[in-house]
Amino acid sequence: MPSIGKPERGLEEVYRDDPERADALVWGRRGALKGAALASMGAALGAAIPFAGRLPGGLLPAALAQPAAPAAGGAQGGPRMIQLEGKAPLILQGERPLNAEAPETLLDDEITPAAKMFVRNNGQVPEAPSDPRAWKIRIDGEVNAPLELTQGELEGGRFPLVTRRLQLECGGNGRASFSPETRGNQWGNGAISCAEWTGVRLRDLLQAAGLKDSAKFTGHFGADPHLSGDPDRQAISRGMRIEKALDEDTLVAIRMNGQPIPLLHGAPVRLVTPGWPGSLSQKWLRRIWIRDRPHDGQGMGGTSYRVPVQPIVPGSRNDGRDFRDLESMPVRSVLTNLAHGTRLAAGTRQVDLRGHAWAGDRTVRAVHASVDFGATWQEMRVEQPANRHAWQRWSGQVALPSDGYFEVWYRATDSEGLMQPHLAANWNPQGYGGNPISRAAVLVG
Ligand SMILES: Nc1nc2c(c(=O)[nH]1)N[C@H]1C(S)=C(S)[C@@H](COP(=O)(O)O)O[C@H]1N2
Ligand SMILES: [Mo]
Repeated sequence: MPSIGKPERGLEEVYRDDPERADALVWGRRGALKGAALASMGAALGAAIPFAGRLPGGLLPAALAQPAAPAAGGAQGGPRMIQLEGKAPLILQGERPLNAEAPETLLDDEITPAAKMFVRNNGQVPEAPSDPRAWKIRIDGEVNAPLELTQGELEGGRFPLVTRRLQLECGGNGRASFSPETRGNQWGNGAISCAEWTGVRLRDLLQAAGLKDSAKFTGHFGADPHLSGDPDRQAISRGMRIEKALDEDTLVAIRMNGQPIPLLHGAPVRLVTPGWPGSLSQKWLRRIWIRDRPHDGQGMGGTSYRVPVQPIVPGSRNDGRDFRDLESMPVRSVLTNLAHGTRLAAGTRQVDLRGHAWAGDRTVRAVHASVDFGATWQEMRVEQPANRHAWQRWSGQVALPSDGYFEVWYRATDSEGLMQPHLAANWNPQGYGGNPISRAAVLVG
């Protein structure tokens, strides 16, 4: 039979001859391995792909097209790293404002240390207060008696102090998975932390102030200057339904991992609103304004932290009028003991896997891993969370039949049965809620 069009070339051949083109062909603009790193990865693809026959059409060219993880050996052409004071090297997302992501392999601790926490700022980082104990926060608006408290008073015992391990995840975590690309920091899966926070329940403060019947929503204000320096503009000022403010895990925090909160993470007082977009966890907290309607501060309305109610055409423009606020974050998992792009010794036939999984206000019911491109899946062990809104440890082992090129695919399922999808769903202009199955490339031999 005469062939139609050009004869098919094997994937390995395309990658070897013109890796960048191969990358673009299959991944569109998402492919991000550049230059030397891509070439060496392309050469690696010359290795046998034992499960090539199980590759779904269209998904073919491999997680090798994702940037190599820095922990895999710092391949040239991988992501740019930044070394901040007191921090492990983080993936740089931007310097102004300062944004940096944790590589997944940094997220192995049950309790995320300050050194391994991602950093997300919308404005400037304010100066450290000279007297943290005198720092004042105010609660006003639809309350019977506005409340003003210093950090020292929050610490002083009038309200019970509680300590909880709480996930704090940027609403844009996973944004890099959207196609077409959306605007904003191109986070992988690393805009997440689960530190141990100590503070007063916001609920207790709201009860002390006395909520009026008209109290429907919060509005949060911090001390960080707007990027422009304009004192009349807020870097970010978001708010939430009063129900979430009254959740027992929503804290006005004064300590992180038993220490004063580091400056970058909101010293000396910040809000922690676990399971919902991180933007609701106001750093350098100054004021909570109780409102009788949805808050309209910086970062509210339009397409900000909002997702379509009815799906829209990917890549289309939309003013977000019919969108809804993103609330509980979708289920996601990280693999923390094996970096994407890792090379294992020839003859390796068993690989231990370990990571964390979480699902906003929900819990995680299961985590599965596959090494044959999703044809078969193995159930991993999943531990109970330390408390509500803490992430969960998962672990297990997978078997490899031979040397060659493999991808570890990992996906979590939440307590309602929702699973991470194959590709990011419900495309939206600012890229929220992207939580597809993750893929880590592994070369054995
Ligand atoms: N005052 C203030 N609070 C803020 C922000 C900010 O820019 N200013 N960024 C928010 C966003 S978008 C996120 S994801 C988290 C990040 O917290 P972290 O930097 O401590 O990891 O802080 C939130 N609180
Ligand atoms: Mo965020």
